[in-house]
Amino acid sequence: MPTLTTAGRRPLGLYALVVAVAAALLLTTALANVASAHGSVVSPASRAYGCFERWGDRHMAPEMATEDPMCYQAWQADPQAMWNWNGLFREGVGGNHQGAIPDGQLCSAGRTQNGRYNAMDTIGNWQATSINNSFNVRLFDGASHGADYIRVYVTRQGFNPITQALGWGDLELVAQIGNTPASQWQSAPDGVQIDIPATAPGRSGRHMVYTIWQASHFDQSYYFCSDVNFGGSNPPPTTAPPTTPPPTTAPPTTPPPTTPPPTTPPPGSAGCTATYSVASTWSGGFQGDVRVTAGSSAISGWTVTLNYPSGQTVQQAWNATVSASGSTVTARNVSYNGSLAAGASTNFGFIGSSAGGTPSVSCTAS
Ligand SMILES: [Cu+2]
Repeated sequence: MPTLTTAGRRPLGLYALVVAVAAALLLTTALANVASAHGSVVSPASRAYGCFERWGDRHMAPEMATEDPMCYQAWQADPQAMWNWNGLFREGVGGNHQGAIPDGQLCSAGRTQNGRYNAMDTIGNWQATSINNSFNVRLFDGASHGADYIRVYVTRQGFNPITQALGWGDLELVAQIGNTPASQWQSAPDGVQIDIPATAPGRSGRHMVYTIWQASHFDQSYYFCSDVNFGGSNPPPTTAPPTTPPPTTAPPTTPPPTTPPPTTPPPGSAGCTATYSVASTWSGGFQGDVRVTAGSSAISGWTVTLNYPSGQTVQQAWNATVSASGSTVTARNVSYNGSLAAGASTNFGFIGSSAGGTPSVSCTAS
């Protein structure tokens, strides 16, 4: 069985790491239940979706730092924001969006999802989509939630998104639609989509489009910052359908179980524990996330072993060096996350495809 390796910031050579089948049905903890697909504004692309779309297949490419520095800082801050580009929402806001989201945090929806999207608030020169003063906002809905309403705002002329934090007072409502069940949206690959026509007269140059999508299944509201350039020369990318998350090679099968919480087997004599969860799933793939926590004393390195009950293909990993042998996936720390103080934690993640089942997890420290 070949051993493939990938490391934290190097371009991973670890495509298609086939973890063979096998038995081992140890454990069976449950996984954090994360809803699968939700949605995003895909044109003009929201920040998370744009960074996913441009860099998802090469998110460790060093040139991102210079070619697309705002995406680079976002990937560095939390790659899950991009893998979960469709999950930027809050719940239970009750329509009081301004009450729930402070100025300066509009692009992270008030640092929602435990801060996963905080880097979306970073002020700077995000790549912008060139649009005309009349334009469409395309919202992709991977879960067919439909909408109670969708509101589209554009920043006032004079606002500079490259140097200023976005506040509610900077926004002007330019379009709105009401209750629109998913059955009235257009079908699209892996979901439905809707175009909201908007007109923002008097705008030129850099601006932001801010979209609020109040989904219909319950009180779940989404917030998207899209960077735009009015009057820019390149045509807006309006036709590209939303892509499904990261590249997968295996045929879609049933998604991995998304049930309850993970457990941690006893760390044996070594001083660390590992907790496995599924951060998101989509047709044919999933993102696994493992949290490594040092025990009562500091450690200088760790190795996590995952034993899958059925065939898995691991395609990409980050923040760990991953190898596979049979049904066993072994992940070792990379240079910058091996040393953990007592009780401290670090995370690594990977993209897997096909069905899985829950692996047993163990951690040894060095
Ligand atoms: Cu949803």
